[in-house]
Amino acid sequence: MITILAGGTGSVKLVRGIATQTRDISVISNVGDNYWLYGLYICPDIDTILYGLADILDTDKGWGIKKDTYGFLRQMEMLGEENWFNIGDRDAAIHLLRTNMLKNGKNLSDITEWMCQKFAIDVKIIPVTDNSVETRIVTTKGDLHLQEYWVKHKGQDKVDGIKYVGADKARANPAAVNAIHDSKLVIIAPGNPLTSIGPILSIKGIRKELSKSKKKVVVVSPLIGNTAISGPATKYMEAAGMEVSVYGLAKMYSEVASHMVIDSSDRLLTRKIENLDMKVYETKIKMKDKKDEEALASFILKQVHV
Ligand code: FO1
Ligand code: CA
Repeated sequence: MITILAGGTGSVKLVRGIATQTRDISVISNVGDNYWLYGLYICPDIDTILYGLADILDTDKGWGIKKDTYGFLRQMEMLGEENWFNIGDRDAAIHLLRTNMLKNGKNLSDITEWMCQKFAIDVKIIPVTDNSVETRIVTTKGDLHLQEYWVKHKGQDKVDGIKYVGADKARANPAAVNAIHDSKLVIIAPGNPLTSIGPILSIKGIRKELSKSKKKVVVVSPLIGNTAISGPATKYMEAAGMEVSVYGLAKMYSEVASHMVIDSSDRLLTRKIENLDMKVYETKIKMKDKKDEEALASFILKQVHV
């Protein structure tokens, strides 16, 4: 089995690539982005992986269902409700069912497993915890939920730090811990290190199991040079006092991983990363289409010897 630690948009491409190579995959999903709106529980990262594997993801945006319509949102607008979070009509059906199942006492793991069955996905998607962990962005104007900071306020305010509220009390999902333990390879997908992977690592039970397993853990860089392939990763890295480079990433991950895949153009940093006791692999890491996804996945499975 292969386990992949994943956020949403940045991670789904690699998850899809790996799924072309093997079906025995567990994806441990971030839950820090989860958000309550209109009484609905929205899990963007779980859904992005779900839609990506079901081949219904809107790949231009990197979230939501392709060709979705927005009648529900327009009606909310008409009723004077907030309209900054673009929930599509088909997407809304998922949130509605999920919320109803939670109300009926099911936990997020069971609901997600049920969703996987409904979408005929044989990859296991495991929420990192069934407890609440909320990624909050600390700005000069106070702290905001990630969705409020990034989507509502369009990432405008200066970031002073990042908090994972609830992480200290959250219980690692036993299925996630077991997946790490039982896998021959654990891949940290090229997600945002602080808002996609960070919340996963902030859960003690997960961090502990990864540290124990670090010989079989490989991290795939979400950066090329000092630029993120997508999203605001570098802004958050700066706020967290990290060096914005694959070396800065390597320092963050060296406690839980001993292999790292970087872009060939970053090869000047290879030696420096190897001094952190990590083995480095250089290749083309940007995934523009399904061919690239498959190529990177196959590179990892063939070249990374753990
Ligand atoms: N991201 C946006 O930038 N704007 C949106 O309106 C938006 C809506 C949305 C609806 C459902 C969903 O599952 C995800 C959605 N996202 C949206 C993406 C999501 O907020 C991401 O988690 C964040 O962008 C951070 O990665
Ligand atoms: Ca996300």
